[in-house]
Amino acid sequence: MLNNSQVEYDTIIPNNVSLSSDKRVLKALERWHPGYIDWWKDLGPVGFQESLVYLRTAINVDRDGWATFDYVKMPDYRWGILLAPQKENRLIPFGDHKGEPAWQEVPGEYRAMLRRLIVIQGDTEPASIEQQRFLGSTAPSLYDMRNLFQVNVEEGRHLWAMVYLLQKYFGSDGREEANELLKRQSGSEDAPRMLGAFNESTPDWLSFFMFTAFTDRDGKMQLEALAQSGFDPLSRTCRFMLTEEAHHMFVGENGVRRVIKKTCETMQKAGITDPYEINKIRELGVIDLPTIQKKINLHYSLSLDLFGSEISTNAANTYTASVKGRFWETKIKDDHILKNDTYPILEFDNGKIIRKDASALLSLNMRLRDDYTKDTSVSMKRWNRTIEEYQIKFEMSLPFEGFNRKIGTFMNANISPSGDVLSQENWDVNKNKFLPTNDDNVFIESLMKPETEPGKYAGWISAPDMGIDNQPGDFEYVKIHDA
Ligand code: BYC
Repeated sequence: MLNNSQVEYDTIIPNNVSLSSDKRVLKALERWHPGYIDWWKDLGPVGFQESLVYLRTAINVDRDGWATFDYVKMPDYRWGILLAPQKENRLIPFGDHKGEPAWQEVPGEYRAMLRRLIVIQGDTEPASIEQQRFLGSTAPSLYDMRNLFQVNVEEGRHLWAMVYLLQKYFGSDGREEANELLKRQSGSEDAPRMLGAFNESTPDWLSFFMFTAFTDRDGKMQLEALAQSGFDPLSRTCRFMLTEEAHHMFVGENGVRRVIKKTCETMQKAGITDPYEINKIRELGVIDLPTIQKKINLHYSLSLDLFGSEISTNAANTYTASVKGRFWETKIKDDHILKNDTYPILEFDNGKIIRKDASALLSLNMRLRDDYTKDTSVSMKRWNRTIEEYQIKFEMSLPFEGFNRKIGTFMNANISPSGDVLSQENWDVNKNKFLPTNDDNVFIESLMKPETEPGKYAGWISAPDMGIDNQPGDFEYVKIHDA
């Protein structure tokens, strides 16, 4: 019996799930593999497929030494199936099955529910790669290019992780769903990706950093909730995915911080103290702080939509079924059943924002979203600290939860970032102050000139404080032509 922290590297798919002795699943995955590689080549990163990229590859699921760094051509990346080690005698921590041993097989009654969640999770992974596919050619440095590709290959691995669960536990339906995951396409009219934010484009690097700061953090919250699942293979899969996800959020948060830093530094050098002198600041080739705030407004509101409606019977059902829990479920001190509990929510009713207590079970999406907002505010603090260091009077903030929403109670409301209900007319007049305009986007895109000399950075972003894997400042993270 294989110790489940040991990884098999002899099969074409590295794994710690004993694939070599599970011929049925191994064959199914080997059959899926060429389609995946075709998809990667057609809809994955444009160009650079022959370049040597200094990538992290997961080789182990132990806490220490789980990854190695080396130069790899992206199509040769070892996309493996890695589950966190099985916890002995793990008990289900919530819902109707609380206290029962975690399931090693899918319970028949929850099959459709589990399949749906796994498919939605799986769908977001290739979607994000598709959204980011054109960014390589405008990377502001080799360091950033490498980080983009690292995020991409790991999202690819996360797709593999979901496909494994589908192939192993959901028979022919699972096989079909696995094939469909390669057919839908971000932004497509006929077969779009399943969730809203994953059909938006990521046309520039500030959008990429915002996406990884805000949308990858939704990923973290959803994975944390699925990691509580009574279905143990899903729990173990998500737990290991979270190890990789941390770096993606680092790329986003630190990316935005570096953009802010460069703007502040440039303003200071030029003696500009008013952050609203937008034209003057843009003439210096950096992105003004009010425009960065508009990007925050956009990406935060798009990411809030990913949590579903505030009141959701789907969420109540998956919790009661012990299939999807709360953020850090086991650390919460309550009965983990929630049938008699309430949770405070906001509702948009008759043009007014009303606070009320709703059933805790029905408002689980809202609760996860609140946890997300708390988590996100740590990034906001760090960004504001950078602005403070330059003594510029400007504070970034998260917009009100009802601003710019397409899902849930606020979907038809016009609400400002500060939470005021606006008439349609007032919204139309002010919209360009809240959200990036076409001119803003054109300006940002005009800055997207590649910088490919090791150790150099485009003029609108500062260098990171530290290299990846402790490499020196002038390290060649991508050998573009040397392969
Ligand atoms: N767009 O009861 P409701 C990540 C649908 S990101 C379109 O309000 P529910 C990553 C919903 O499907 C994390 N449709 O919501 C990040 C339902 O349709 P059906 C991805 C939406 O079900 C960066 C109907 O509206 N993982 O990993 O409680 C890079 C009513 O739904 C949307 C997950 O999301 C939307 N935004 O919650 C790479 C975890 N919202 O079924 C990766 C799995 C709702 O009635 N998914 N709808 O036709 C879930 O837990 C839940 O399905 C959701 C929705 C949180 C998405």
